[in-house]
Amino acid sequence: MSKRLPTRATRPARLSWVMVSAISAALGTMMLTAGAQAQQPAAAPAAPAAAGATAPEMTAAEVEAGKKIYFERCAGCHGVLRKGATGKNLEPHWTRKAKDGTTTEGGTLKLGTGRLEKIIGLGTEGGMVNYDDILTKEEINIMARYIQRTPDVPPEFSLRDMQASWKLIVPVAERPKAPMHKINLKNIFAVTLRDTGKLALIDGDTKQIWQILDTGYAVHISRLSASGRYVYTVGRDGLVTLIDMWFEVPKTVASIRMGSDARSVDTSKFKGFEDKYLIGGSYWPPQYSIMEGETLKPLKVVSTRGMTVDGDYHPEPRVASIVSSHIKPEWVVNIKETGQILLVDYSDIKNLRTTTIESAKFLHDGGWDITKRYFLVAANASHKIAAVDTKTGKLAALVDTKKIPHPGRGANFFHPQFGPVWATGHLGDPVISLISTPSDKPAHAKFKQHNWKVVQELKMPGAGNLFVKTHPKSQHLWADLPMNPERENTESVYVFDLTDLSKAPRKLDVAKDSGLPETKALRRVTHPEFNQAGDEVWLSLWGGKTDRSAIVIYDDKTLKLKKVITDPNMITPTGKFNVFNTQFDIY
Ligand code: DHE
Repeated sequence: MSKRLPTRATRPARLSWVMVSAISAALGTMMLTAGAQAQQPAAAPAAPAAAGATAPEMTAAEVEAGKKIYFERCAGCHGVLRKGATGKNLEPHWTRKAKDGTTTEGGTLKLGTGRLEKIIGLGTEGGMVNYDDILTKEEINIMARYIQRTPDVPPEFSLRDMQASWKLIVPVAERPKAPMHKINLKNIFAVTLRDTGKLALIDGDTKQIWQILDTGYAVHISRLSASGRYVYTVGRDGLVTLIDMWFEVPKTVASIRMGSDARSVDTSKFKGFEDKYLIGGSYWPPQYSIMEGETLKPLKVVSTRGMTVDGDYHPEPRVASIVSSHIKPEWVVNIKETGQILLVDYSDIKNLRTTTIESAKFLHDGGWDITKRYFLVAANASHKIAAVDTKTGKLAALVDTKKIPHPGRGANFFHPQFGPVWATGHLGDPVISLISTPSDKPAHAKFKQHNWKVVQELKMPGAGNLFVKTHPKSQHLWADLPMNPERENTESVYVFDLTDLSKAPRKLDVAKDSGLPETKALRRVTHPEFNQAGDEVWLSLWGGKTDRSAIVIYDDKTLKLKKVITDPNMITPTGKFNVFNTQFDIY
């Protein structure tokens, strides 16, 4: 069995099954996949579900427990229908033992309870984290038996269901006509407090917590309205909240549920459509929804079920990252399992026009190039980056990378030798890849030959990077390593000097610098985010639910510690979204 991966720094809150929350993997239970797809067909064409022996016996109470644990911890990576994506396929045709009780049938590996227990308990080198510190022996045994059963299918979620869940708490007419305070909204940070289902708004100028608001369970990301006035959050339970920052203290003015499991939202940013619409992508049901930007009134739901780039039907193509174009009334909507990138034109949502671009399977996260014409998205388990040209509506390139690229939104800077580049880190390899991106500037014509090639690979001290970040005013590239098993990496951040990329990155021991007492479980340092001025970098020191966590701030020029924000309510901070940088996609 493989070397054990790190124990999770956090524990998910328990949820009711009614939420069916595919709330998946909740936390840190990220299922990595190095090599996973190579070992078996992940989203394989529909397999004979009843192949092999029958599933082991389970009592009704055990089935309920298995269902709940699966949706809380496993579905995010393996999918509700268990067809696999970031995680492996877990359908009965290979989780069950063969009919004769052996472990192979027709040359195919069959797992069975004993082997599944080991995998769940100890993890694998393929990237599955160990659960023996989270689940009891009995729970591991229940899970090993549960995933040999035919998958449970959660209910669909219609426009009518959205309408029924919609709460317009403060109508537009009753909201302020101008900000009721003097706070510099552009430098506010929206900070995910993951396991409490809350969002902290922190004043970047004073470093004071301005307000903590309730959001969805394990809230995932925040995005800004085009005006910079509204913050939108989405939770893993599919709950979207709309926060108005013009009140004296920020207020949730509307909320809506768009399904039982979701990860992404973005607003309409094109001229004439500012703050008009919001789009949200769901994992379950696999669909995206369009809402009114200022009220969240639901307007349209569009299913993403359909064919993969290989021509196979997929019943659960989940919506991964979404981004709003600045040059057209369009959203770029990335469909994970099918590998199709949709350009959704929102200028006429009754007669919705969509361009479907074939790329590669298992699309996940991504960001703009420096010109904001090209969107680069990781097809993570295909080990590729897909680049879409939003001007022509065509695929610009499919670039091979190292194992499991995970860019977050990536990082754009000018490389002294290769011109404009966009950077992505990897979960599965200790490398940051720099990809040359096109530029119209005549002075950059000489770099054209490099476009869409990996021009340099920066060496990291280990695999397990989640986010890279820079800023137009910075000479540094910041890279975290929260999924690396070694404490010295997990609890640090690495900083490259953009003026000399031949140098090894400088390590900053964030956990130590925080001054907080050491904890038994690893604390993950994650998600570097710049302030509005581009001269400070904020990092989350993400401890367990009962540990003291912090936001640790460094001066970007000197790399010296500037401030530690810690508070009993600052529980499990992860993503941080600076208003200005998120509003204008600066990274
Ligand atoms: Fe994320 C972005 C999905 C686990 C923190 N995450 C995204 C996006 C997707 C996604 C699709 C892109 C949204 C967009 O741009 O529109 N994340 C998933 C998962 O499916 C996964 C692997 C497992 C799960 O069940 O959720 C997962 N993500 C995590 C975490 O465990 C992280 C580290 C901590 C947390 O808060 O949950 C985490 N994901 C983030 C962050 C972003 C994100 C901070 C936004 C990055 C940015 O800079 O925009």
